[in-house]
Amino acid sequence: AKKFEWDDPFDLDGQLDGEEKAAQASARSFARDILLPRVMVDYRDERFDRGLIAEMGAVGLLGLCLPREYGGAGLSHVSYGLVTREIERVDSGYRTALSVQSSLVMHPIYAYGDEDQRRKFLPRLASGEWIGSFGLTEPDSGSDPQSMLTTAEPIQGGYRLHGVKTWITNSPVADIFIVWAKSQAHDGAIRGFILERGMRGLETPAIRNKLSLRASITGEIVMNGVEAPEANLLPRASGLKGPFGCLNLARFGIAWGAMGAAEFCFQAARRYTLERKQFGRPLAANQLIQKKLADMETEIALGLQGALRVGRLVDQGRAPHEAVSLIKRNNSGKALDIARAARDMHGANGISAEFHVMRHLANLETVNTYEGTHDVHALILGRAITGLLAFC
Ligand code: TGC
Ligand code: FAD
Repeated sequence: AKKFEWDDPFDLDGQLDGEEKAAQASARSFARDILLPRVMVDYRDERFDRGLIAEMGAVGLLGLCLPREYGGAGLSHVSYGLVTREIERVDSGYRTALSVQSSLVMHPIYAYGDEDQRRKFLPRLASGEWIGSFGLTEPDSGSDPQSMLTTAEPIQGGYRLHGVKTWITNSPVADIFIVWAKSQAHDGAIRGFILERGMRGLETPAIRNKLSLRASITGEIVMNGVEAPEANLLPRASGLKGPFGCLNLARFGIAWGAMGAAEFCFQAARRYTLERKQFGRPLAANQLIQKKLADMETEIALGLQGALRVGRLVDQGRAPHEAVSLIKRNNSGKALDIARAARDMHGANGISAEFHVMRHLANLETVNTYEGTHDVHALILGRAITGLLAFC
């Protein structure tokens, strides 16, 4: 039998192909060399440097699964998941920036856009020259996006948009905005529009004083009669299926990313409890501590294996969206539990920025909430299990 590896109990590495291992290795070095040295300051100062997106683009981390002709790398969704895991091992905020750019901005332009839109926007998003954001949530419409108030009214040659999107990742620094609105020209159906920085009536104030995800920038998209030409309507998406198709990919990436944060916390707790002595021996020699470590290792191994299985289904075009809900919900919830336990096992040091676990814990509160809250995914699964709708 193969020797048991405490940090890879199910031999995840052995289930990856060469291309996937190369993507993982490249993201791992980027995270270690570029992100880790700056994370404490970015988080403390609530600072997002837009140059980071260009750095991600330069090493090919953006739009990984899209064809090369549009600036992508033509890699598998499993590779994308492995990349999000490595980036979130450092900080969920950096992974959020990458997820939004790849899954919520580049994907809809590729999947729902026409050829002109693909050629105009995708290469510059892939290189990180342009930053994108995705506006679905509104002040009175979070878990229930069907209730959105943003409208697009038809005008000569295009549309005029009114409304407010809030809690939008990257919006204050973004160059383009995928905004979802009820289109009066399409019987009130939800349609996607590409808005561009500089359009009259468009403002993007930042939301400050977040106590979670501080290395990511978040804001509003305020549309006061923004005029978008017909060429900026995404022609191939109508209804909530449009935004949800993007969310499926981002949720899948989050399932992997959350496990990266959990692995960091688990490994930090192991290291700390092996080194720290109380009552004359390492903390790790206590049964209670070992049980906590065993629980962490188990949940991470199962969570990664589940994410890999869903990834293989996504790559074969066979993943039902409920399977993505299951793994997003499980892995973000379990990562939050693991970060909390790791924080506790560090004692007082656990609340210090130097040890990183409290930052992960605070970030994972957001991860558990955005892209569908833990409970909303339970209701999605509950509907699939019972056939009964419990949202309302
Ligand atoms: P419902 O009736 O269930 O569905 C309406 C239409 O959409 C289809 N559909 C899906 N299609 C593809 N993928 C999915 N996951 C889909 N879920 C539903 C469905 O088949 C139907 O199609 P059709 O042809 O019949 O019209 O709609 P509902 O209004 O009952 O939905 C309820 C619920 C709870 C499932 C849904 O609204 C939901 O998922 N709410 C959560 C909202 C959310 O996730 N927001 C995320 C905002 S973006 C974000 O957070 C980015 S964070 C940054 C980062 O990613 O890192
Ligand atoms: P609500 O929907 O008001 O939910 C509040 C609570 O009620 C939750 O616990 C929820 O589970 C519960 N609840 C809701 N409905 C039910 C029900 N029927 N039954 C039982 N319980 C229920 N959105 C974007 O569009 N783009 C982005 O880029 C983006 N980035 C984000 C970045 C950050 C840092 C954060 C925090 C959020 C971001 N979001 C973004 C918004 C995010 O998707 C929403 O916060 C999320 O969907 C939940 O909506 P809400 O905050 O309005 O909570």
